[in-house]
Amino acid sequence: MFEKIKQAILEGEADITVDLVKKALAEGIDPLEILNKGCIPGVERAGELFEAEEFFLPELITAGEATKAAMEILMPELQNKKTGGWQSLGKVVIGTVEGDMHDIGKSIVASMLTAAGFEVVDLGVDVSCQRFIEEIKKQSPAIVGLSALLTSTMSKQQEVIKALESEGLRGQVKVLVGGAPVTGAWAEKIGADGYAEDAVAAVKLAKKILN
Ligand code: B12
Repeated sequence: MFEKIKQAILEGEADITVDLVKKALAEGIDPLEILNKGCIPGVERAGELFEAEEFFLPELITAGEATKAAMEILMPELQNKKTGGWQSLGKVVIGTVEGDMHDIGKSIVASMLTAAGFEVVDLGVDVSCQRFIEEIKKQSPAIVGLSALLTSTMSKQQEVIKALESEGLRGQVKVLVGGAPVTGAWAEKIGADGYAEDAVAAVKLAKKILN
């Protein structure tokens, strides 16, 4: 089943992907497992083929769209795991930085944080530094999450941290950074409070950092 989902994503077949994901859920397979073993390997393989010039941009786009279609079904399932008597663990404002349209990974992190009990405000993609600052002032989150998927947009994470410092807000909010090209060393260099390589690690880190 996971292999079929991966293949459907690679072929950019959104409808087939959705059918397979629904079938997997009906069989009782854990939504996180479907995501981690079917969808993510599919879209990541598309990236490898794109890098190797075996895939071109339209194929990358359709693979991304098929993944997004699958996520529309999986995300509510993940969030439903939230247990009754819910009390927020803290507010998180998250977004993909300016110039960057990649939203799959950021949305997974947002959903997993929601499922873990955080109150998440997802600002979407291509979020300017100014918008992050405005929302941080408005929402007073405990954590801000900055996602960057392009080496050319990683510097925007640093820009937000610098703006937080100049606005006198840096002490009020923890900054977590992530995205495929981001590393722990980069997080340290730009003065972020932490880096996580995937959504599961992001949830652990968010909990740890607020303790
Ligand atoms: C799908 C995809 C696209 C789709 C995006 C669809 C969408 N709606 O998101 C489309 C087709 C639009 C696209 C466009 C482009 N893309 Co693209 N894309 C990808 C691809 C294949 C997968 C990304 C993805 O969704 N991965 C799956 C998710 C689950 O992983 P993730 O994003 O890394 O997120 C996880 C972690 O990083 C972490 N995380 C993420 N965010 C955060 C935030 C926080 C706070 C924390 C703690 C953790 C965290 O948790 C997530 C969940 O586990 C990658 C290849 C890759 N392996 O990354 C290329 C890739 C990122 N793209 C690339 C490129 C070059 C482009 C384009 C410039 C192509 C072009 N010529 O136009 C454009 C850029 C457009 C723009 N301005 O942003 C390059 C980037 C190279 C570089 N180093 O800069 C890559 C690496 C492909 C490659 N190998 O060449 N892309």
